[in-house]
Formats: sequence, structure tokens, C-alpha cells
Amino acid sequence: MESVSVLMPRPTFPYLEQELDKRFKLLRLWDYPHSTQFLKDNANSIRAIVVNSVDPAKKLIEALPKLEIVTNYGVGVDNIDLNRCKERRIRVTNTPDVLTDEAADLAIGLILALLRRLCECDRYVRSGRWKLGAYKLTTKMKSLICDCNCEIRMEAEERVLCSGMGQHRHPSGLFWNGQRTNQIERGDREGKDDFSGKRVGIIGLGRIGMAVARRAEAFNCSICYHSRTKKPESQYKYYPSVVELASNCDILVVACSLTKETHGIIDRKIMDALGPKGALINIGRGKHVDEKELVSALLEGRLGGAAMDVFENEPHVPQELFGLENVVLSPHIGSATVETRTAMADVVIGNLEAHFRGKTLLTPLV
Ligand code: 8YV
Repeated sequence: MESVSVLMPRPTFPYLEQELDKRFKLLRLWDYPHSTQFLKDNANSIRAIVVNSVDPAKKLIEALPKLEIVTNYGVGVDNIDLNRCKERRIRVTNTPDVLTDEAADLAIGLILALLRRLCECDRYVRSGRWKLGAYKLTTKMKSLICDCNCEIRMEAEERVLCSGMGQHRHPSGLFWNGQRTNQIERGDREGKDDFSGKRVGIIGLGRIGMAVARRAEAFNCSICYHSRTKKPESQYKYYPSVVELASNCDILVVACSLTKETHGIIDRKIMDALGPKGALINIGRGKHVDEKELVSALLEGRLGGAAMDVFENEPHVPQELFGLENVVLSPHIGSATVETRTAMADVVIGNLEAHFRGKTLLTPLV
């Protein structure tokens, strides 16, 4: 197999590269400054590609006439046109199962971080504010001084939080570079900040959705869900529409795959149905959520809070979110542990080996 050309469009995980190097002729596209010319020159010898779930692979696949297999280093395959691959008889694999626990653990971590304000608490301790007074459960706190030399005058009994980026909040409004905006801070610490016993709604009751549900059950949460069809084997309450689900839960977890149908599934209507005390958790794809609407819903207090691992245009995250304490942000780390990424790499390698040895693929999609 050493002569089989396998292309990687960009660096993924060193272990994966090492193991591919041992077995195949690994071509690293990023090593070639003139990548378009390189692709043209090598198009007829490349038989496999290894792509990351967030790499837009459609164009690349079209540029390779001799492609036999696309191995996706991730479970989500919204980056690949499966129908086109079927048409061209290109096999496609992904990495299900091995990342289920990791992704579900992260969902629970995000819920706890958001509801218990763990990131805010961490900032509270690090900034030395604890020494000025105990962390309070209400928005009205004894005068806390912003750490930067901002121009904003603070009244006693008011709390101002500084994002360090020119954005400041206090209970009566939001400031940006000293300019007061008309946005009102609401949906803050008004109860509903405990996880145990809450109603958890899950969009997409697949492997990851189920793993989130099982974990939330251990927190005595009641579970309900929405998916394309009701799962006869599940005892959880099914809602045929997302708006009904959002109206009937405290925490809404997006765990479905990105398709034409689920693109923008979390729009203004859903955010309003979830309401000022509701929490939105996204471990699916950024494009599931209308980010502009999310920013408005949070700033206007129509949505209680949000914890997001994925974004519409990664690695770009709407700046407006940075100053909000009722928001937790993580950089697409659903599967990002060494153990899980290693297991995912082994699935990729296993699929490539199986294909080139004429054996059954481990995790075929096409
Ligand atoms: C990673 C993912 O972003 O599995 C997915 O669908 O989004 C993640 O596991 C990525 O594919 C690994 O680099």
C-alpha cells in the first residue's frame, strides 16, 4: 500500500499523519504553496483523501477523477456531497461511536458551565474580585470596579463587568467603547440556574443525542426530543416540531446532523419559545443556529443563555457574545481529547486499509 497516494488537504492530528505515512504515500497539500497546480499535476494518482469534518471537501472531490474513497475524520459529513460520491462510486466513511461519549460529556459540561456560571466564577476569582466580596447570586452587587481604565462611571450597588475588549455590562444596560447601547441586560440570575431536575429537550436522538439523554437522566432531568420521526424504542416524550419542544423544555440541546432540513433550525421563533429562562446548547454545527438572531435574543433578554461549541463561520465568533456572562463559548472541541482523536484516527486508517485490501469497510456511509 506504500505506493497508494492519499491526500490530506490540511493538518489534522499528528498521530493520524504518522500512521498514514507508515502505510501510504501521504501527500500533504499544505506543503505545496501552489496547491492548485499540485492538485492538477497529481489528480490522476490520488486514490484516497482524508478530510476533516469541517473541511469543505466537495470541490476537492470534484478535482480528483481517480478518487476511490473519502475518509472523513469526524462523524458529521455535511462537508461531503454523499449523492455525488454515490454517483461517482466513491466510497465514504466517517468516525461514529468512538466520539459519542466525548461529545455527550461536553454537552453536559457546557450545560453545567452555563447554568452554574463556571466560566464567570473562574474570571471572578482570577481577577481578584473575590477579595472585594463574595460571589453573589443576584445582578445587584456591591460596587465592583472594572479592571480596565474605562470611562464609564459606576454607581454604588451596581455591577460592571468588563470583557477587556471595550465592552462593559451593568444591570441597566450594555456599553460598547463607552457608548451606551439601548440593549437591556435580562435573563440573568433569576433562579433556573441549577441543572438537576430540569427539562432537557434534545434535537436529534441519534448516538450523541441518546448519550446526552442518558447523562441528563442521571441528573434527574426529564427528557424530551425532536427528530425527523418518533423513535418507537424510546420512552422519552417526542415533539413533532422544534417549537413545541422548545416551549416545553428548560435546556435545548442541538445534537442533530446538519442537513438542508436542519440548516437554521434554531431561529427567532425557537429562541422565543425557549424564552428568557431557557438555555440553548449547541454541539451540532454552527449553521443550525441563526447567529444574528442569537445575539439579539441574548442582548434583548429574550433568551436566558447559550453555550456554543460550534459557530457559523469558524473560527470567527460574533464579538457581541464576548461580553455576555450568560454565554459559554468553546472552540469546536466535541471530540477533542487525545484518546478520542486517536480512536478516530484508527477508524480512518482501518477504513483505508480495508478498502485497499479489498475488505469490508469499518464504517461505510457510501
Ligand atoms: C471535529 C466533528 O471537528 O465529528 C465531527 O463531526 O465536528 C469533530 O469531531 C473534527 O472532525 C475532527 O477534527
